[in-house]
Amino acid sequence: MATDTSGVVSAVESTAEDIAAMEIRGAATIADAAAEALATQASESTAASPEAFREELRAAARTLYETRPTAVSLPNALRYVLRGMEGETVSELRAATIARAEAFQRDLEQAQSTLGEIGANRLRDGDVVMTHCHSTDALACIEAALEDGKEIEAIVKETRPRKQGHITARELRELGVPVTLIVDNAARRYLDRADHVLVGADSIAADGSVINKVGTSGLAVNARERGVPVMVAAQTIKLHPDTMTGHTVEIEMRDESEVLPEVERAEIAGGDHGDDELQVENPAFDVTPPRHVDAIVTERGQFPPESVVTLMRELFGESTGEPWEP
Ligand code: RUB
Repeated sequence: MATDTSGVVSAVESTAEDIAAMEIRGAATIADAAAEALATQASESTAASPEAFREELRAAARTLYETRPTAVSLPNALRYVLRGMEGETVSELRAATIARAEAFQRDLEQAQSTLGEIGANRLRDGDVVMTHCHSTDALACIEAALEDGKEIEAIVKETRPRKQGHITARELRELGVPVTLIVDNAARRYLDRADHVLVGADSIAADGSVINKVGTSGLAVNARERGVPVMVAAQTIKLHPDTMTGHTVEIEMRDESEVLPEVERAEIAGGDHGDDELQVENPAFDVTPPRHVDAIVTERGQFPPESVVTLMRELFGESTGEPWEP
């Protein structure tokens, strides 16, 4: 199989490209794909020594890490798998790494389903839920509520510029949920009909701030003003350990062409003054302060945002380094 000079196998490179291009997207799905890629690296490695094997795995982790900066599920997944890389020989290391990645993937699935059951308890029969972006954790709550026999309706925000709301609308329709799709700017008007705002998270900071798809914070402010509770569905893998020591979460800035394709840009900037001073900014995420969030629902129970730090200390200790650091 193909490898580059660091021994990183082509399957890892292609997973990294797919994450960067958002062919693989959403925090939980990215974590799952990253663990899978490390397992593939372990199984396809031709390393001649245990040290070379470890170095290859660390290089693969770096390749995956450098794709997108905001969803902490990615470094959390890499760290978890690399910490299971134990053994004296290459074949022991290989087996341990693959087993650890498989355990991670199983736990991820289980956590989402447990979280869904907990989140479903917040939803009553007949409730209308407003969603933003596409979150598998959020959808797990709706799916579990449906399994409990409740009828749920959804108002689905389109979510410019990538329109992940379309994925949400499609998956909800597959579950038989009545869906009203709206443009993002219509959210405040439709909050009058909503019983909950339900979103996922890419990262949760130690102070309970929620980092999620851009537009979440404005939606939460409007929901607070309208008296609609905001529920964040987020497995504990979304908790950001570095924020316990004061680090902030990097907000990914994506290519401006997602907002303004070349042709449209030329139309705007086609006048006498050219386009030198036409700027397009495309932040992919924003930060919702804890005071605008009612509950963070995890597989360990639901938490007021301000108390999530207790859970973080329990799970991570006081601090962690880069995923590939021992
Ligand atoms: C996806 C997004 C999702 C979270 C949670 O952003 O903001 O709400 O990742 O998703 P993008 P999940 O489309 O830019 O990756 O609950 O599936 O982890």
